[in-house]
Amino acid sequence: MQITNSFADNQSYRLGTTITEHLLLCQDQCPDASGQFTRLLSELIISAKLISREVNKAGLVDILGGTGDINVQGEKVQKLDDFANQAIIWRMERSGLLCAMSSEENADVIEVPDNMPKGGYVIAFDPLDGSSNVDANASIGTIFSIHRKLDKEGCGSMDNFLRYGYEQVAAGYFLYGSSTMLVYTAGKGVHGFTLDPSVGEFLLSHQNITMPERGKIYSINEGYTEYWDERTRAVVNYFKSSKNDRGKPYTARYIGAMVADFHRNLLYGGIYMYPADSQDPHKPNGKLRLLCEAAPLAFIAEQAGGAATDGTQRILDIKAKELHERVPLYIGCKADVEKAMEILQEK
Ligand code: AHM
Ligand code: MG
Repeated sequence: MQITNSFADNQSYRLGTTITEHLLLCQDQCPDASGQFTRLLSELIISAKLISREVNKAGLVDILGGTGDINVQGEKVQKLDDFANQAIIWRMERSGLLCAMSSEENADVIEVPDNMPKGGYVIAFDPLDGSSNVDANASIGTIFSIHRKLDKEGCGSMDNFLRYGYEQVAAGYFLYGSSTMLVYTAGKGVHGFTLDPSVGEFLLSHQNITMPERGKIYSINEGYTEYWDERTRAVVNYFKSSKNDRGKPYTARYIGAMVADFHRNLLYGGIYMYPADSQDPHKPNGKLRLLCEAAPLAFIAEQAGGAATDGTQRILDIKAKELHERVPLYIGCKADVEKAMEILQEK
């Protein structure tokens, strides 16, 4: 079977190119591929299907609300956060493809137990991004970032995770929205798959996603204006007062679940911002985690023709110093991100 450009996205969907077929095709085109990456993604997809199933039952069964725990980030753990975290860890540690994991919900590196087979990859993930939206039935997601284990490091070594974003082998997210989607990149473009519940498969629905040079949406939580410095306010004012390429004002859109905000901006064109809250002692570098949120979405943005910066440098050029390091994030269409950076760096 061969996918050619003449397959329009709609046809691919109707004809049912599954994610597995797509991954096998990509594997065939890479002579050194061992099939491990394909299997790793397939395992992750099963975890996401289980999470999607639970998300879809929210409101009907006792899965809404908090567990009563506070996670390593000082945030309330939702029952669905906990389920998603367990679903990923359980499957991943049995896959034989990973040697360690790092979750937004766990303080330390999660090593694959001694009695389980180990593989050559490590994964960092946010099991349920935007989970404060769960009880309101708004879109949420799972974000993942995959690196090869470093040859010279043991499985539990933090150094396997404290890496540059540009070293990622693959990154992606599952979006649990009006439908469940997988969007991923392995460094050869960005592809989107929609879960067809009637066949239980993710089918290719968005082939080679690209962002426009300049967008029409800006996404930021403006309720924090008083925490921002002057330059950050100037960036937001720019998007509020400028006209986009169609001569119209930028539109404000903010769901409060980054996967959903990013996904909409990826498809429609726009910029998502979570700046440093310089006046807020709790969030001097903003809220978003470099390893499991900013870096994977930055990889996708760049592969789609967009960009991502912390205001001073490319997100993918930042080497993490801590597992749960936070970074300011400006991500989206290239011209918009460059404009934000230019304003942030003005004297
Ligand atoms: P989470 O991973 O704990 O859900 O936190 C990250 C989320 C992002 O999805 C979202 O954009 C942001 O937090 C919203 O934060 P705020 O409510 O401060 O605007
Ligand atoms: Mg998150």
